[in-house]
Amino acid sequence: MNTFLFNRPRERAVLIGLCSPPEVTRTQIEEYLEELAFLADTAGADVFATVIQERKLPDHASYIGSGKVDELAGIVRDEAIDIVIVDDDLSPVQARNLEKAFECKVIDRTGLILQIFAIRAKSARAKMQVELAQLEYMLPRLSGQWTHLSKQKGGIGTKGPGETQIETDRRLVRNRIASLKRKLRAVSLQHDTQTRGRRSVPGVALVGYTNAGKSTLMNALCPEAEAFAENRLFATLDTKTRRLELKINKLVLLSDTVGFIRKLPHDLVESFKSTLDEVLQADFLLHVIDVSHPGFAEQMQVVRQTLKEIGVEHDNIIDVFNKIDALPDSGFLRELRVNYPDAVFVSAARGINLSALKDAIGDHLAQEFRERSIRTHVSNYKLIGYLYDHAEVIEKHYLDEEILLTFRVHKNSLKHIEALIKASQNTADATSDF
Ligand SMILES: Nc1nc2c(ncn2[C@@H]2O[C@H](COP(=O)(O)OP(=O)(O)OP(=O)(O)O)[C@@H](O)[C@H]2O)c(=O)[nH]1
Ligand SMILES: [Mg+2]
Repeated sequence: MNTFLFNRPRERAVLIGLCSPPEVTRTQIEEYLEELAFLADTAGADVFATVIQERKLPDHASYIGSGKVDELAGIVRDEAIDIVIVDDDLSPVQARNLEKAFECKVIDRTGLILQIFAIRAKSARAKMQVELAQLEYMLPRLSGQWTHLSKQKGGIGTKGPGETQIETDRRLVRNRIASLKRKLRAVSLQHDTQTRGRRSVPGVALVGYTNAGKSTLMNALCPEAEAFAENRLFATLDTKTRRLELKINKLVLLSDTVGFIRKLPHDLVESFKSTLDEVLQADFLLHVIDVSHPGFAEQMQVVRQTLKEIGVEHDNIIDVFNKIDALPDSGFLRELRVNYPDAVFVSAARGINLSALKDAIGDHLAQEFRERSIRTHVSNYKLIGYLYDHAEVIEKHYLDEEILLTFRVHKNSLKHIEALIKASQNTADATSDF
């Protein structure tokens, strides 16, 4: 399968989906193919035709069955189609057979998503993560063609004695995978060191289906964020973190993250794990939902499932129903409010109800806060300074040369405060009711 697709100019594509009721109904497959068309458009292809084939199970050799293959081969030839895109994962055999029959590029859903990620990746880290996922995907599909890698690394000594071409290719891909994994581990370590210092401020991560409006919401809440938002899939691949001032509990760190999608390729989830650490380490999540999308309920399920897959076990999540401005009628909104009483309804684009969202974040955080008192010498600047910077000081009394402070602080900060108290107790400077 060709991995270099969608070079400009835009290509003409045919989309194929299988309808196998009752598991996949016609309405469902139509919705899936609409999403696939959106993916194709994002990758740079114009959809010429969409084909739905009714079958109980995919054909082992040709996915859609030989009759349908012959019929489609005519269309592909007559209409000068550049690429056929299948809304499912193809086995290497199916992909090869279809490419032979259609005499054009054939790509499956995973390949398409990987391709979009490759186009979208901007930072060195995202580029490495995508390349890793692409190579993992490519490995079982290598069919003996001389890959770009072997050309890069080729020359004397690359082909061992008695090795076939395909073995050489596989070895080169495996070497590159190992080297990318090493580099990514180093980048993650560096990133961890950079972020460790700020863990005393609570972290909130925006998660959700791709195109739900996470980046738009980030920009609306933190105007200086300048997160890239676009009506295309996977606009965001890198985590971006900004400070968000809340009324009562001062500051939180808000992170915008990569969107999820139905059947998100497993290799991508794996290789993006370190970027998704932001989600794992967050104190709680804002699940942004595009409520104007007809399939929003299924999208919510996909997001919950993906969160589970990456290891988010807690249900410390606020559901944020976005794009309420795009709903056809207010009756639907009323119904949603009844069905989802704990959700917050907003429009990130129009700035509707954002203060209610900030209040909800504040209320949620309040449950995470602890009230404590300490008594320390007035010269203990380190401790007093830290409390004024990171906690909400509720009461302050002077007792001779000592100060009694009562404060409210996020539970994440307690450890650091304890350490500061311990350090000053060594010089008999502080007591507390920790
Ligand atoms: N009508 C309407 N459109 C919105 C709203 N919020 C976002 N959008 C649009 O939805 C599209 C996607 O927005 P993004 O903020 O890029 O979505 P995202 O969730 O960050 O998407 P990915 O980064 O691809 O996962 C853009 O065209 C936005 O203008 C809203 O409240 N109402
Ligand atoms: Mg985004």
